[in-house]
Amino acid sequence: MKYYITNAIKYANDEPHLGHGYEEIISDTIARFYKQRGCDVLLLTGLDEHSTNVFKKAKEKNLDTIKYCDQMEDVFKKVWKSLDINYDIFIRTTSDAHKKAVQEIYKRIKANGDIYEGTYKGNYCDSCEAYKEQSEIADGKCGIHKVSVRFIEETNLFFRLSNYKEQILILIQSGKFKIRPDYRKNEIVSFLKGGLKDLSITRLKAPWGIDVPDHKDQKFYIWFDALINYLTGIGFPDNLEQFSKYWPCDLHVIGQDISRFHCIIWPAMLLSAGIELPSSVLIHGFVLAHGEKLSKTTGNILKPDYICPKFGIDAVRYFLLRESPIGGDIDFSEGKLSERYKRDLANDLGNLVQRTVSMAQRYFQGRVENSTWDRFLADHVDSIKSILPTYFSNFQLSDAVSKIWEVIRLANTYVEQRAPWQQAKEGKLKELNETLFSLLETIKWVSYLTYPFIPNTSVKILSFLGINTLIPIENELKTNEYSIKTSELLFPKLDK
Ligand code: ME8
Repeated sequence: MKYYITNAIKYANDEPHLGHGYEEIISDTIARFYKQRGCDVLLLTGLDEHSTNVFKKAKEKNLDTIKYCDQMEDVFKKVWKSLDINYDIFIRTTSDAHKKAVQEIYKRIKANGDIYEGTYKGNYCDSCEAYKEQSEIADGKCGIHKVSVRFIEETNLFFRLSNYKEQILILIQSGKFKIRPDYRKNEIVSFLKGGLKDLSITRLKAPWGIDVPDHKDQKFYIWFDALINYLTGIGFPDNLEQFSKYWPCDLHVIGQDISRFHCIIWPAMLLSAGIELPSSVLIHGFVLAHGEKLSKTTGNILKPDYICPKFGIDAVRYFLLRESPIGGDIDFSEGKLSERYKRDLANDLGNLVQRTVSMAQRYFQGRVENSTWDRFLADHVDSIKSILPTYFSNFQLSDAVSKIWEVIRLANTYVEQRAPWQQAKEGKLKELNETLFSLLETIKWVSYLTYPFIPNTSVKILSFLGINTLIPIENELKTNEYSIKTSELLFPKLDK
């Protein structure tokens, strides 16, 4: 089975904040889940470079725009590394391959009779890179970015978006084109029912962008350009063999502010160009700080390279994935993260691993023989193993993670009930071995299950158990006995 999953490509006008990181963490977790289960997964991320703000930023820095974007590629890659994002494709919209893909899609849409010349008049937000209706503007400012909109009137090429309303509605309502969560799907459906206007897809005399074939004075509108990256990333139009292996895309992961681009404009472009629609779009909420959306434009930002060294990558990943079902906003604070760190990671998971490993060393010099795995714990692990694929296909990552934590807590209760220190004192070595074996088995499977969420910790715990792997695979985890290696503290005390 193949699984092609994409992130929204990020504007290159500034370094990413934790909100952008959140999106990458969601996709990375889903990708790791399927990779771990043997799927042929491709995870795409990248840079959206033809934005007016990118052009302005390069000017401010006195840099050639491409040079500036080259630097930003390094910046983004470094941040994704710091969050353990294991992407397979990093796409840049200034690449020749992408320019070719955009021009090809344009030609197909034009050949389908969906392009005409017209005049556009309206207010434009440079941060949204979109025209704004009066209802979306307050005091001359965009409702999302709180920056002034500017009035534009020019001759452009238009795409007959309005032609596609009915087809898209049918595809959404029949479930062929899935939008999750359901309340976001309902928003899109009611917006569609209100009717669609045609879309201006070029900009007159824009200084920066992809050339429109046969219209020398026009460049493509950034969203028409950017959405096509999902095709370029897997070889369109030159490598159709690879392209048809991975397309249709299984999942686009995006934020709530760009849902109409992905759930209305993008499917219409694909329908017009005669290309199948992606299977699903997953729309996540925003990361907030002090109740306000993290945003490069408003300056309310939180940088991964500030927060990760303080708490560790996995703690940040765990917090964001656990804190809310996908779709809801997450009001981030170091206080809330510390709470989860202490309770769920250090007390529940860290403590379980640390005491089990140190008892195995103390009582058996690290060698724990094969024994019977406590039925109650084993059944719980089995039931989670079998329910996890359903959670993932419904994108219930926070439910999945809390279910795994139930087993961790049960295992801690099991330690208290079996009191291995007492078994050791009374010389009941067979029972003691059974207790430690049951705990080690549980910890091993917990590591397997937590891998997509907290990959570093998972692989580290397995190495304590003498299992060395980069990706824990189910049929490589059938241990008969344990040979415990030295361990280290998984979640050290936080600095005040
Ligand atoms: O929209 N919390 O780029 P972008 C969570 N280039 N997610 C957030 C967020 C926050 N505080 N702020 C932004 C673009 N995002 C376009 C996409 S795709 C063909 C083109 C999310 O850099 C945002 O919702 O502004 C989007 O999904 C992604 O980060 C990139 O945002």
